[in-house]
Amino acid sequence: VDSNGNRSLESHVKVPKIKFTKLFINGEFIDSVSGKTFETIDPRNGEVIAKIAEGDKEDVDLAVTAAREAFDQGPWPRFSGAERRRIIMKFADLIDENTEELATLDTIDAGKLFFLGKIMDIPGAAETIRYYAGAADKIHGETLKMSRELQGYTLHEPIGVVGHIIPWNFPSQMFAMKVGPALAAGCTMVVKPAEQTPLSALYYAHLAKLAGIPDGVLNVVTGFGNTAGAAISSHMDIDMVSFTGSTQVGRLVMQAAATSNLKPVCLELGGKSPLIIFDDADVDKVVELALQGSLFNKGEICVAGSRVFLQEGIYDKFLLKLREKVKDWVVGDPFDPTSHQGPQADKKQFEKILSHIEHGKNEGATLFHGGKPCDGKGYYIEPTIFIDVTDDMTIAKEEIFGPVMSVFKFKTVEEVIKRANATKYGLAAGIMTNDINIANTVSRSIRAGAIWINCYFAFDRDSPYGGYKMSGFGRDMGMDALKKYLQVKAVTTPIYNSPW
Ligand code: TXE
Repeated sequence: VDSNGNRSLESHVKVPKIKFTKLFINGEFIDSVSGKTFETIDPRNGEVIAKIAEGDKEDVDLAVTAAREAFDQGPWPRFSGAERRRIIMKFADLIDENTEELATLDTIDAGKLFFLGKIMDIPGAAETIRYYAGAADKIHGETLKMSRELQGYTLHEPIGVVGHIIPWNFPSQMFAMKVGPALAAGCTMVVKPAEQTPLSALYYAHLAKLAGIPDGVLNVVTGFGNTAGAAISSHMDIDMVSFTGSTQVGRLVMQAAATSNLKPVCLELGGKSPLIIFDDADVDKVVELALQGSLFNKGEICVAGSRVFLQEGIYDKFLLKLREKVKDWVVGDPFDPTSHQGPQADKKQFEKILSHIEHGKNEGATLFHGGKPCDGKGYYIEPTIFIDVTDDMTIAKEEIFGPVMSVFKFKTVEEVIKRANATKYGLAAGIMTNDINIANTVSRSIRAGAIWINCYFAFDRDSPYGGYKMSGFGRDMGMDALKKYLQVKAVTTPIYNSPW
């Protein structure tokens, strides 16, 4: 950190000129109806990156009109699956060709590690799009032999105009996991990226056009949640909404859907996932997994393993190793390849996390490591570990969404199952043991959408992803995600005089 509060590499990084700052509607970049803009901020230093068109209800209306026309009259839903597959594959290839620039945009907009952007976020987004491109020509229903007098079949049809409301923690992967299956299904759509991270979504819109996705199929309206976002969830002409974000806003989206046109919603919300470590686990390996589980992407990941349960026999060994390892965890400029953790996405998140850390201190948890913002400019926070955390403390219950681990001690399998499930959330759980029976018993007993045995964050695009309880419902990724963008129609015909 220099005397101006800047971090090591900051002054050397060449940030590209921002090319796309306007709404993308009906194949064109246009200003918002009101002409208003908002600033997108670089969390490394709090400076303005660019002014972005601020979409509101009128802009969402325009985008929905374009998407509706593209659905009702355009070629996209009428193409064969193979035609859609070819175009979506091209889109994925163009993403790969622009990896460096897209990774830069997510780094300056969200504070994400640049090297991970280049090897994971952007290639991962391209691969997700490709996965669904491959499914586009394999969408089919069933034949139904109903009775001697009737036979039928089901048609799987695109659900129509889809609204995607996405958050800021994985701007590229989130875009791909929502847009990819909807495109493959033959839907048209309006995407609202988070106000913190509009840059890459607009770039994807540009690439979609280059790939040959027809005008009106993919529209991007940048803007705020309570204006543009709310206009999507309450729109009378949007057929389905797919939302990822906070549980609080998920509830609003569902209410708006219920009081408008009863559109189905798919909600992927908050989490407070347990990482359960049994006595027989390999300490080196589980310390590494626990650190990643809590600190990866600065803790801004809904499946963070933020509650670490240690069986009493491994407790001391684990903490000893943890103390040693966390010292090597580098917080720094996200462009620096030696950094493990960049700045939190924005000031609001930074302040929310620090307030949770204060709560932890005040409620009597022992601060084992970190616990403060880092020196210098930007929204950097020390990796923070609390021990002696009890189940009733706020840090044990509320999603922090920051680099904060809470450590708990337990004795028996029955006890830890009960305590791990004592949460309103149900996204994921990690189980670290070599005892197959314990692993299987705990897997069946935890009420969460993803269970990782002797691994954590073991994502695969073929694996459905989503929550139990107040973590939401519906699945992203896998073939389950494709289904939510499809309607099932049953077609029946009579058969006369059939002996069968
Ligand atoms: O989320 P919001 P915020 C959690 C995490 C985080 C907290 C708050 O704990 O600290 O939520 O983050 C749009 N109608 N997660 O405030 O507001 C908004 O513009 C329609 C977990 O950023 O839920 C953005 O595009 N849309 C999560 C998106 O919703 C609305 C990822 C998410 O923002 C809206 C992000 C409204 N009334 C936060 N209000 C995860 N599950 O991964 C806002 N939005």
